[in-house]
This record gives sequence, C-alpha cells and structure tokens, in this order.
Amino acid sequence: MPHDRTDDRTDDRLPEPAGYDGPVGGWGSMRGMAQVGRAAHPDPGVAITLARQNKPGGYMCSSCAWAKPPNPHPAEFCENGAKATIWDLTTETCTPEVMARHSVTELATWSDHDLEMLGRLTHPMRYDAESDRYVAASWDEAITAIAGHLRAVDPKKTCFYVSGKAALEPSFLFGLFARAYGHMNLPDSSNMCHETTSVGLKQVIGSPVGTCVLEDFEHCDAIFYVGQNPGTNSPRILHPLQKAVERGCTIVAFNPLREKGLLEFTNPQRPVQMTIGRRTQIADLYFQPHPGGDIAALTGVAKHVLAMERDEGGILDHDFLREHCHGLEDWMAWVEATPWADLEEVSGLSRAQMEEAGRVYARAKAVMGIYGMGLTQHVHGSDSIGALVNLMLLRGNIGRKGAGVSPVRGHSNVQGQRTVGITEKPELAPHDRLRALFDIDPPEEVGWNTLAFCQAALAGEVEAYIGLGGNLARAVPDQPRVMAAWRDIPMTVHVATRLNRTHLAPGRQSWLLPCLVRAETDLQDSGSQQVSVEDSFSHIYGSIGRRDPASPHLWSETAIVATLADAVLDPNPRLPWRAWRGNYALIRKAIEAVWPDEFGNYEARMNQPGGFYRGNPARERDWQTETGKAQFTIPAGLDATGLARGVDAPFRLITLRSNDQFNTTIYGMSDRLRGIEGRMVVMMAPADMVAAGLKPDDLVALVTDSDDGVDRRVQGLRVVPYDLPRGAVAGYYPELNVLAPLDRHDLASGTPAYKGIPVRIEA
Ligand SMILES: Nc1nc2c(c(=O)[nH]1)N[C@H]1C(S)=C(S)[C@@H](COP(=O)(O)OP(=O)(O)OC[C@H]3O[C@@H](n4cnc5c(=O)[nH]c(N)nc54)[C@H](O)[C@@H]3O)O[C@H]1N2
Ligand SMILES: Nc1nc2c(c(=O)[nH]1)N[C@H]1C(S)=C(S)[C@@H](COP(=O)(O)OP(=O)(O)OC[C@H]3O[C@@H](n4cnc5c(=O)[nH]c(N)nc54)[C@H](O)[C@@H]3O)O[C@H]1N2
Ligand SMILES: [Mo]
Repeated sequence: MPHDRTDDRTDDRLPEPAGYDGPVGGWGSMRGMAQVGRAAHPDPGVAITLARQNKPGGYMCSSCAWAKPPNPHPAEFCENGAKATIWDLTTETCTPEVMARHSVTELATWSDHDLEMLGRLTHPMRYDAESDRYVAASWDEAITAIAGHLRAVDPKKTCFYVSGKAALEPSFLFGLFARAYGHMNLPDSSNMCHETTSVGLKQVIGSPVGTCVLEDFEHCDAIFYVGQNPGTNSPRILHPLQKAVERGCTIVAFNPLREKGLLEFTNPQRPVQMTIGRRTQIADLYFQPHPGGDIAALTGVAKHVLAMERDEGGILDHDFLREHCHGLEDWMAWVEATPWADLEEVSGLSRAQMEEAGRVYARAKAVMGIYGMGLTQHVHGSDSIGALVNLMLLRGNIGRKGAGVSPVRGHSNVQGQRTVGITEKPELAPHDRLRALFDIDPPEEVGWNTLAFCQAALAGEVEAYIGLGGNLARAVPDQPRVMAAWRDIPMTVHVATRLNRTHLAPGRQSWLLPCLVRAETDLQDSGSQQVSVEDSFSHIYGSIGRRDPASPHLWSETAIVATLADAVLDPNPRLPWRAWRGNYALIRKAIEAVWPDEFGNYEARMNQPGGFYRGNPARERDWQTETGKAQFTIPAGLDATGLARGVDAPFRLITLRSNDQFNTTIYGMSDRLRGIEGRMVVMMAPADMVAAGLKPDDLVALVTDSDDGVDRRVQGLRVVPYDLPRGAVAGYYPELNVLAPLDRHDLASGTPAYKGIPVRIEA
C-alpha cells in the first residue's frame, strides 16, 4: 500500500523538513544574483549586457534553452541567467602565471567551485608532464601539434564532443569537420540529458523535439508538469505558467520532491508583487511519486480516463484515435489487465490521487505535458515518455492549439546542435546532401555517443578527444573510473572558458584552448560576427556579443574549429574554412543549403522578434514514425528504475541540481529554494531518518547497491530532512556521480540513469 505522508507531516516527533519560506522570484532572487555578482567580480558593463539579454538585436542567454519571447519584459532574464552572464563576464583571469603556481595534481584536490573561481582562461596552454603544469603556448604551436596528431591516427578512434552551449555555426562546422575527417564519434551533452526524447519521443510521435510553442501557454486548460524543476533550471518558464494559472489553467505536478518553483512564485518583473509580496500558487495538484514511479502514475491517470469513458462517454477523441493512432487496442487491453494495486505500489500514489488527476485531464479542453530529467534519466526513460504520450493521445492533445508535449531542454543550444548535424547516427544527417554540396564522403556506420565513448575510453581504444566546451569526465556516470582512463588517451584538447576537473585529467598530450563567451565581441575579417541558437520550441535567434573579450588571446569557437579543420584536412574548394571563419553569414548560407526547409531566409529571419520557427511535422499531425501514426506504448516494465521493490536496495537516489549551479559549474554553496546550505548532503524523508536512527546533520555514506564488483561510495554526507517519499533520497550532481553505474541507462537511448540509483545508507 502507498505510504500516507500526511501522517508524517503532522507527526511532530519527526524532524522538520528543510525548506524555504520566501517565494521563488522576488527579492530572494535579487539577493542570489548579487551574491554571485560579489563573488565573481564581473566587468562593470555586465548591467548593459543584462539589459539586452534575450532581446532582438541583443545577446541570447547562454544558460537554459527557454524561449526568448517576441515581446520581452524590460528585464528578460532570471536569477540564474543573470548568474550565468555575471559568471562569464568575470574580471578574474586564469593566466599562465596563475597556472605556474599550482601543479595539476594540487588543483585536482580543489573543489569544482574553486577551480572555476580562478577566472577566465586567457592563453592557449599545453600540459607539461615534467613540471605537472599547464604552460603557455602560441595558437600556432597548438594548431600544428593537434593537427599533426589527428593526421597520424585513425579518425575512427577519435572523438569530438560538444556541450550544448556552442552555437549553431561552430556546431555545424564541427560536425562537418568530423565527417570530412572520417568519423561520426560526435557525443553531445544531450546524450546525458534529452537523448531519451530524441529517441523515445521520435519513436512514438515521429518528432525528436517538443511539439509546443510559447503561445500554447495562452490556450491550455491543464498542464501536466512531470520531473522538471522550473524555479531553478528554467525560471523564465514561471512567467507563462503564472499567467496560465491566473487564467484558470490547472497545473498538475508529479515530482518526488516538493519543489518551490512548482509551488509558488513571485514575479520579479512585476513591481507591485515585489513590494506587497503577493505570490501565485502554481500547482493545484502536487503528487509525489517514487523515483521512477511515473509510468505507473501516468498509466493510472489514463486508466481512470478510460473508466470515465466507459461510465460517462464523450471523453476520448475517437476521430483522432481512429485516424491518427496505432496500437490503441493492445494498449487498452494491457491497461485493463494492470491492477490498481500494482499501479499504487509502483507509483507510490493512491488510486484516489490518480483518479483526481484523471478527472482534471478529462475535463480540460487542451492539455500540455511538460517534462525534464525526472522522466528522461531512468532505465525505462523512453517508456516514461511513452506513458505521457499515451495519456496525451487519448484526447487528441498533440497537434492542436494549447496542447502538446514539451520537453524542457538543458543547455541554451543543445536542441539546435542536433538540428545542424551533431549526431553519431548516419540516418539523422542528410549525408546525400552533404556529399553533393561539400564533396565529402561521410562514414555510414554509427559512431560513438557519450556512453560508447566512455566504454571506448575504459577499453583504451581512444586516440584523441576534442571537447567543444563541457566538463565531460565530471558529468558522466562512474566518474572516477572514466576519469582515470582519460589519462591514457594519447591526446586531449579542450576548447573552454574556465578551468574544470576534466582538464585536470590530461591525456598524454593535452591542450587548453581558451575561447570567447557569447556575450563578447567576436571580431573577424568581415567585422563583428553574430551567432545563432535554437530554443526548446524550435525557434532560432541571432545573438551578438558586445563586451570586450576577457583577453586579447581568445579565439571564437567557430575560429578554433575552422582553423583546426583547415590544418587537418586536405584542401577542398567546397570546404572554405578560412572564408567561413572570416564571415559567419557564409556558414549560415551553407546551413541553409543543407536544410532549406528549416532555414530558408535564415540571415534575415534570425533577428526578427521571437526569432523564426523551423517547423515540426508532429505539430501538424504528420507522424514520421514507422507506422505513419502516433504510437501507443506498452512499457517494458512498470517501474522506470528497472528495480524491484523490496528486493533491490532500500533507497533510490535522485541526483539533481541546486539553485546555485549550472551543471558542473558551481556558483555557490546555497540551495536557496530548498533551504539547504552546503553541497555534501543527502535529503531524506523524516520518517526514514527516524527508522534508520538518524538525526539532522548526522554524517553518513551512500553506497551503490550493485553486484558488478565495483565499490561506489561517497562518505561525509550530511543528512537533511526533506519532504520526499519514503525510500527516496536526493543529493547533488556532480558530487554524487561516483554512485551512478555506467551500465544503468535508458534502454532505448543510452541516457544515463542519474535518477533512481539503488543505494544503501551506511553510518
Ligand atoms: N540554473 C540552472 N539551469 C539549468 C541547469 C543548471 O544546472 N542550473 N542545467 C540545464 C540542463 S543541461 C538541463 S538538462 C536542465 C535540467 O533541468 P531539470 O530537468 O529540472 O533537472 P534536475 O535538476 O536534474 O531535476 C529534475 C527534477 O525531476 C525530479 N525528479 C527526479 N526523479 C524523478 C522521477 O522519477 N519522477 C519525477 N516525476 N520527477 C523526478 C527532481 O525532484 C527534480 O525536481 O536544466 C538546464 N538549466
Ligand atoms: N549525476 C548526474 N550527472 C549528470 C546530470 C544529472 O542530472 N545528474 N545531468 C547531465 C546533463 S542533463 C548534462 S547536459 C551534462 C552536462 O555536461 P557538460 O555539458 O559536459 O558540462 P557543463 O558543466 O555544462 O560544462 C561546463 C564547462 O563548460 C565550459 N564552458 C562554459 N561556457 C562555455 C562556452 O561558452 N564555450 C566553451 N567552449 N566552453 C564553455 C567551461 O569550461 C565549464 O567548466 O551532465 C550530465 N550529468
Ligand atoms: Mo542537460
């Protein structure tokens, strides 16, 4: 039977869960920005950049991938977008002199926060094994050495990684360079993130990306909000959510943790609210499933919708189901055969709760399904997306106004990188057109994604790694094992803005290539350059930087990629790397030539207010699936963790983000919205603490429950009582990446199961 948590909440013998009394926006968010501002010592011009942030003709925030509305607020940025800009525009510099003072072995003992606090990288640097230090080098030296190595090794044993920040122009060139050179080993940060969407959503509706646009928020009557934390990870979504709520839209949240952003919000853009402190309650219904309980929970909701159809009729959209869907009968038979007791046991919700959500769903004319990492980062993540889509299909909630599925993307251009060819799968890139346009011969076998690359590194099969941003050896599962293997890679190259832990596992030859951030002026032969990015709603925007670069030695990502490609590849007049480097409009012309339908009139349209929409067939109910229809899914298992209750480890660990970090970039130690200070913590249900004889602030170790012989443990974690279901524990990424086994991942897409890790607690 599901555990009734209301008893816990009223039981005053239990420790009081941590929490935050203030609202999400409002003055608290202002203070959060100011703290990072003080610590990061930004350039005084940062205020001007913030005023232009996310507006036409301005600079597009490099933090999350939320939309940039056509009619922006006076200050169209959030607490965490401001932090990202302030962080990028620090006046602190990590020069060769600074690096001369610390060996790499010493730096490896520093925290992630302290490493990045050294400031912006200013010079190209080479790792010198003898002194165990990074030392200054010239660009010429770096390019010559890197190109020499690449020309000497088997391209199929090299890897070009992209973290989701790099804009469309450098990403397109990077993918083209890889294919011309001879490989498709193009892992992307999205392999750890929304790859589940790229594969799982594609399977069921034929689209690897969401079907919603910003206007849908003005027309929906209900939003099912599953496994995403808007207050921290996409705060600007709170504006349309707030407006929707004020219009009468019902928000139904599914999240094991009570997340402040989903509970209430004060809009810092509305001065009246700021002064009188009026808060909008966001979620009307807040359900706390077990980690991995969503397949069962959403199936329970659907089961009730089917029951309502039987009892009342007129609930299902029969025309839509007949014309547009495949697999309904089989799926219905499976739902009928799945007992409520199983759905309750696995989801952790009561039948009454699932029925309540079912009634909201059935009464709403248009429903949006919004989701994030709580759905994607599971062993059955793709099936979890399938379960959400099953529910949406019942009433034709895909492909019409105010309805649809909306994955909230991570990095600011992570979706766009896929659009312009960053993929290890040949069928996802138009190779025929690439052949015809550029006279190259792209390989036709599948390359490495992040998982395959880690496995290749562990097997000692990698000859060279180039990272266009990111902190890959810190972000992956089984982090210490993978990091140790990196040191054996013959050459590692990092295009980066700040020092991070991956740089401290230098390969036998290793280079740091410092680049501009998006807010900085990018001057090339033809003048100051723009770049462009794509958001979660498939809208593409131009972005221009106007701050002075942190150092005169910085190159843009585009210049670095183009120069390297030019040095590595044999001359080919169809690949004018130097001209591309000199004028990014020519790169956009090339992108337009490859994808004319999506990018027609690119140059002119990217600067229009709200950017331009590249279209999505599923939004028009054109289903590019195997059957040509939207597909009902019967999941491989009811429990998305793939674990068995009562048999596997007693606790399921969720690793997630605090309000003071952007992935592995740690701005500070305070998780304001959860009322938690410090990062080495484990959040636990008060009743579980009592059952285990633990008190707040006790120190414990988490140990992964696995039988593969690897000892995965993290010690010194402070116990924090928190409002989450019994049996669930939570803590911060990347400190807990030690605990995630590499071989636990979404079965369809390889996305690591960073949520629902089986763990034990030891004193
Ligand atoms: N400020 C800031 N913004 C960011 C980032 C950042 O680090 N900082 N990172 C960016 C990136 S790359 C990404 S991908 C996104 C990530 O944004 P999110 O998708 O919000 O990612 P997480 O912080 O991992 O939080 C996942 C949420 O899912 C919940 N959850 C965990 N397990 C389950 C489950 O089994 N079921 C359900 N229903 N919920 C669950 C957690 O409690 C948490 O609220 O944010 C992007 N934006
Ligand atoms: N346990 C656990 N692990 C996770 C996750 C989780 O929820 N739990 N989430 C996963 C997810 S969703 C993601 S997306 C990955 C993130 O993985 P990555 O994208 O690889 O990591 P980031 O922390 O975003 O990378 C930060 C580094 O990027 C560099 N950088 C910053 N800005 C720029 C720039 O403008 N240009 C260039 N060239 N470099 C720049 C800086 O050097 C900085 O140190 O982590 C994954 N790992
Ligand atoms: Mo992500």
